[in-house]
Amino acid sequence: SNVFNKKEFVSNVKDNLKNLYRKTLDEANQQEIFQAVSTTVKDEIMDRWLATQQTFEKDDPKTVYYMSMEFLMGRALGNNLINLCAYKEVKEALEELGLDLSVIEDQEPDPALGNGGLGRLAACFMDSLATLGYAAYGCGIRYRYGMFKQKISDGFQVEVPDNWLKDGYPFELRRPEYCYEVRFGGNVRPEYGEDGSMKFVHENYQSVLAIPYDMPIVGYDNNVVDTLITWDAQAKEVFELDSFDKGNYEQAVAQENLARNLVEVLYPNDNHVAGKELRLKQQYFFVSASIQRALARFKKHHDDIHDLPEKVVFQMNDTHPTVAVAELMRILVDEEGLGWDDAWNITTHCVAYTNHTIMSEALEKWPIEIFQRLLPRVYQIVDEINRRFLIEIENRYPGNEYKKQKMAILWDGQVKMAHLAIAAGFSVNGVAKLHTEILMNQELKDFYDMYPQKFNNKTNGITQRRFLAHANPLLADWVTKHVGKGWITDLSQVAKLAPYAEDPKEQQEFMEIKRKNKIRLAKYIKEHNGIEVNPDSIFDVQVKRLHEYKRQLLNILHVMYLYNQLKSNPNMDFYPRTFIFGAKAAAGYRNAKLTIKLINNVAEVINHDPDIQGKIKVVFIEDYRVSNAEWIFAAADVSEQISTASKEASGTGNMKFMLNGALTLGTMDGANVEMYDEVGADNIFIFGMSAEEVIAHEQHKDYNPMEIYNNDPDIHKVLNQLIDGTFSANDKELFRDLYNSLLSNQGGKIADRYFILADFRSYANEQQKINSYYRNRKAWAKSAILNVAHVGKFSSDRTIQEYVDDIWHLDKITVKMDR
Ligand code: 26Y
Repeated sequence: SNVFNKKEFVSNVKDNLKNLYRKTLDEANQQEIFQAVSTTVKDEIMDRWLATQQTFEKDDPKTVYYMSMEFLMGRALGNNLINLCAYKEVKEALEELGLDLSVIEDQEPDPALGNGGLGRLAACFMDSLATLGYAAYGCGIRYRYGMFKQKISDGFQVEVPDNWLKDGYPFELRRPEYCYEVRFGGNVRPEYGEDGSMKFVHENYQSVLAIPYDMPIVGYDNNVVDTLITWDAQAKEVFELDSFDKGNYEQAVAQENLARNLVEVLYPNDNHVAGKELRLKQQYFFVSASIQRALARFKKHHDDIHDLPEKVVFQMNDTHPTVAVAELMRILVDEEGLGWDDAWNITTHCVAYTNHTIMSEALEKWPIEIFQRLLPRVYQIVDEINRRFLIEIENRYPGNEYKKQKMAILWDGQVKMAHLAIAAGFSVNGVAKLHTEILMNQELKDFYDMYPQKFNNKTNGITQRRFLAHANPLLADWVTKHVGKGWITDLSQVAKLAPYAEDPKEQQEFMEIKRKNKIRLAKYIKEHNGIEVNPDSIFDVQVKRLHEYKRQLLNILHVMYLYNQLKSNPNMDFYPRTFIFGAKAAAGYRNAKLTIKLINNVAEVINHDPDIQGKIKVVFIEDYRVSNAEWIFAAADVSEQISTASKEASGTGNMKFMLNGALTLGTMDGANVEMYDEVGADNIFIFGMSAEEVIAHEQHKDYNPMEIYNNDPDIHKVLNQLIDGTFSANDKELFRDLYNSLLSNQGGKIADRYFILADFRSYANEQQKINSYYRNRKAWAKSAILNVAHVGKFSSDRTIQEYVDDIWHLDKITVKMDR
C-alpha cells in the first residue's frame, strides 16, 4: 500500500512551495524545496499523529515520560520517510521532477539537542517506543542553539554556534495552549489557617512560562506517532502583554532575560560537570513543566491521584532530571494536599533512574547554597527526604555514621543527585552488563546492599531503522534479499545471515557493498577535507566525543609508531590503512582539544610524506554529527572501541559499526564485552587490561608509566616525538601537556591515568593481526558478515522491550487508520 500517490505528492510539494514562498519549482532553492517536501510529509504524519492521540484518549494506556536534558535526534526527513515506508516512492517522485532526495535531505540541519551517547540513546529509544507501539513522551528542552558546529582551523577546533532554527524547523509544532508556569527564587513562608492547619506559601519568586513544541516520532509502518516535547521559555509578562505598567518594568525585563537565557544553549560538556547555576535552572525548568503536563493529562481521565503509578512512569536519563523527585513531591504535597507518606509512596512508584557513567567527574552535586536560593521550596523537600533517608539508614545500620556520610543526599554542603535518584527511584539501572556489575559491586555498593531489588541492567541498543535502513541502503537491501524485511522491526532475524558468511559469492557481494560505501565516504572526505583517500585501504575509524578515557591519544600514538616503523623499514608487511577520526571536544577541555590538534598535525606530516608511498592516511572529519555518522559507519572496516576498561559504561557507536559489518578492535569494556559474547572470539579483536585489572591498579596506586617509557624504545621514541618538533616544527612545546599527562603526576592528576602506555603493546599487536587478517579477504568478509548476523541483541527495540517488561509495564497500543 502506497503512502503517497506520486502525482499527488508532486502536486502537494508544488502547492506548499506556493503557500510558503510564493514560488514555483523553478524559482525555489533547495532549502525551500526541503521545507515544501517536509511540509508534505508532515501532512501525512499529522493524520497518524491525530489517530494516535485518539487512541490514547480511548484506551488510556500507561505512559512513559522519558525525561532527558538531551535528545540527539539527527535529521528527521529521511528517517520519517523510512518509517512511513515511503522512502523509495518519494525518491522516485522527486526524481521525476529532476530532484535528488539526498540533496534535499542534506538541507536539513541536524537537530543536535544533545552531546553524544546519552542524547543519541534517548533518540533511539523514542524511535523504538513508537515502533513497538507504546505511549511515550520524550521531555526535553528546545535549546535555541544545539551542539556547536566544529570548524577545524590550522588544526585546532573552533566552536561555531549552531543556529538550527534559522530557516524554521518543519517537524515541530508550537502548542502555546499547553503552557505552564515555572518559578525560581524567592522565599517560603508558612501560613497558618484558623483551623490550625499550615501550608507553605512561595513568594517573591520570578517565573517563566514553559511553552511546548511537539515533534512527531514516527513508528515504523504502524500508524503510531509518539511525541517529543521540547520546552521553550517565555517571560510571563510579555506573554500576557499587560506588564508594562511602570512599577513592574524592571521585573518584566528580569523575567525576559531569565526566559531567554534558560533555553539559549545546550551545555556542550559530555561526562564532565561544570557546575553552572544556569544548568540547574534548565533542569528544573523542563522537569517542572513536564511533570505538570503529565499530571494534567492524567487528570483528564482520573480523579484519584493515588492511581498515578498505574498510568504514569518517569524515566530519568541520568541524574540530570532528578529534581523531578522533589518537584513531584512538592506538587503532591503543596498542590494536591496529600500527606508526606502518601506523596512519597506515589512518587517512589513513579520515578526510575538510569545511570550512564561511573566517572566521578560526571556525578552531579549541587552546592546547597545555589540549590536553596534557586529552589527554596524544592530544597525544603529534599531536606526532608534526606532526613527520613538518614533515619532509614540508621534503622538498617544502627550506629553506623560512616554509612550515613557516604550515602546521605545532603552532605558536605552539597546535594548529591545520584543519591536522591536512588533513594526515590523504584528502579536503578546500568546500561551494559559490566557497567551494572561495577555499579553494584563498587560505585553504588552501599546502595545495592540496602536496596538490591532496585538494581537491574538494561544493555543499550540502537535503532536499525536509522543506522542500517537509512544509513546503508545497499547493505539493507542485501540483508533483506537474504532474510526478508522482518529485520526492520525484529533485528534478531539477521541471525539467518550466518550461513551466507561462508559463501564466496556472498562474501564478494558484501565486500563490494562495503567498497561502494567507502567510495561514498571518500568523496565526502575529498569534498570536506580535500584529502584523497584510497577506498582499497582499510578504513580504520574512531568517531565519538573526544575524552581522555576514550583514548583517541592511544590511537594516534599508535599511528605515529606505525609511521616510524614504515620510515625505517619501507618494505615491511603493511596493508594500506586510512585512519579516520571524528570528535568534538568540550570547549574548555584542554587536553581533548590538544589531542585534536595532534591528530591534525600528525595527519599533515604523514599525508605529505612521499617516503611512505601513501600507505597511511590520517583524516580528521570536521563536525562529526549524526548525519555524517551514518555514512561513516557504513564505510568502516575497523571500529575502534578502545576505552580504558571499566570507563565506558556501554558505548553505542560500537553497535552501529557492528550493524554495518565493521570488525571491532576493542577493550573488554562496556557493551564490547557482550558483543564479544555474541560474535565470538574469532570475529573481534580484543586487547588490553580487564576492568578488574584497571580497578586493582587504581586501588593499589601501583602503576608506573615511566617504567614502560624507559624500557620500550618504540614507545620512548613516539613520546619524545611529542616534544621534539616532529609534529609541531614551529612550536616544540605545543604538545608538552600531552607528554606530561602520560609521564608525570600533576595537579592531583596521576600520570597516564587511563593506562595508555600499559595497553600500548597489546593494542599494537592486535593492530598487527588486523593487518594480516585483512589480506585474507574471504576470512575478513566472513567475519564481517558474522558481525551483522550476530548484532540482533543490540537493537534498541530489544532494550525498550526489556524496560517495558521489567520497569515500565506499559500497555501496547494499536492505531487503526481508515484510508
Ligand atoms: C552532568 C553533565 C556534565 C553531563 C552531561 C552529559 C554528564 C554526562 C553527560 C553524558 C554522558 C554520556 O553520554 N554517557 C554515555 O551514555 C551512553 C548511553 O548510555 C553510553 O553508551 C556511554 O558509554 C556513556 O559514556
